[in-house]
Amino acid sequence: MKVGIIMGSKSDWPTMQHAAEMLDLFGVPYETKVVSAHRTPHLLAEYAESAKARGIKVIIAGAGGAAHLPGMTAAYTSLPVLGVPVQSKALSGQDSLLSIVQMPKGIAVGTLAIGNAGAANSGLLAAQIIGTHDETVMAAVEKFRAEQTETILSNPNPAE
Ligand code: RP5
Repeated sequence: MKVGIIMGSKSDWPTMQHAAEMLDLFGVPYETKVVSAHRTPHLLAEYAESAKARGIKVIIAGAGGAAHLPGMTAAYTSLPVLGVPVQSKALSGQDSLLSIVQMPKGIAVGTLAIGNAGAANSGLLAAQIIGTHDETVMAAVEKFRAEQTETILSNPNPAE
């Protein structure tokens, strides 16, 4: 497995599955697991501390509300951690975003957009990171982007 996709709750899966779908598109192997900063703190430490030795290169961590999972994961590993703010019901994910993005200097989390777009882009960004050392993955990312561009250029009329 090259990428670890973790999330605070099973209820995050409808969002986080977009990260998995993106990695599927680029042929990047990944694992998925529910790991909660608050409900399973010891599992979080164990997961993050063992990830590098298990061959994981990037961790994607999605959480909603008081979303401490990405920051605490980053505290336990030197691997790059991408944080996805899951869209909460109470505050539409602004709570999740602010919990994830405002990391104190010295421990980094790369924060994506709230919700499905952020989850999909976390998979895309993870693939680009893996792609710096894997030409096949980078070629798949470049093909995806070229096709995306061509789709727009070949049908620019918004009314059609
Ligand atoms: C967070 O609390 C999870 O990441 C989830 O987004 C949120 C709500 O969790 P559930 O109450 O649905 O399990 O830890």
